[in-house]
Amino acid sequence: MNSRVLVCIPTYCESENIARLIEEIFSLQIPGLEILIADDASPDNTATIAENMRDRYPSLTVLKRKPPYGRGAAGRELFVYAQKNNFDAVIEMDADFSHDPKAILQLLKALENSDLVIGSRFVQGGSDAERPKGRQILTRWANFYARFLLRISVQDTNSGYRAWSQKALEALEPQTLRAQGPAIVHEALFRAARKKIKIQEIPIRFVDRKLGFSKLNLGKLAYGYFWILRLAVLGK
Ligand SMILES: Nc1nc2c(ncn2[C@@H]2O[C@H](COP(=O)(O)OP(=O)(O)O)[C@@H](O)[C@H]2O)c(=O)[nH]1
Ligand SMILES: [Mg+2]
Repeated sequence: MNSRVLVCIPTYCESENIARLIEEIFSLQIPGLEILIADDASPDNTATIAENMRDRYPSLTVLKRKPPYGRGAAGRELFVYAQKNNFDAVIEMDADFSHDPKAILQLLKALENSDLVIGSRFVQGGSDAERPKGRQILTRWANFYARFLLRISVQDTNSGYRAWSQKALEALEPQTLRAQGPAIVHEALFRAARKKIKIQEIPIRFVDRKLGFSKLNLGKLAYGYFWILRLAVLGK
């Protein structure tokens, strides 16, 4: 088992999810586990709710981010923090329970013999059956597009539920990540794939969020497609 584990969670308006998520992760009782939240001044007080739990959970850190805001910038800050503080394993996950916290155990187990482990909907045993058909199709199409353009043989290129070893994080050079928005997921995967580190996918059951709202919109989606094309053309 890895000795120091950092669970990284970007948040924007997750007040209905964040407290239970923190509780569920710490209840896994993983030795040496810390949680880092990167919040973008959520008007629903997500950061304050999390900060108020620090008395109970000293291994919880809340980054109240400054502009520029966005999923990409928050993701970069999380990775940079993780690398600077020399964690042995770093988990990325969403705050909305689409990613079952219990799967952290499987991700860490698989990380014992690889450098990057992806929680995948599209390998045997994985699923994405619960979300509205439209969202499922959107994900499938984006996945096809990214796999084709970026020439990555990973089944679920859109998954933001992943575990990185310290070696993989170093290869990632997180301070130079540039994508804004959710495309940071692809940018990080593209870099990892080119560095030839050992990547493994394990099945996850991805479910729709029950509380709060999705921050994905047409603008972010279009930017994501553009960014993937840019990565494919420029190679970085
Ligand atoms: N810090 C930060 N987190 C964000 C931002 N946008 C989304 N997130 C978080 O990123 C994760 C995925 O976002 P979500 O809205 O569920 O996207 P979807 O799963 O594609 O519908 C969640 O934990 C969000 O709270 C943002 O602008 N800043
Ligand atoms: Mg979500």
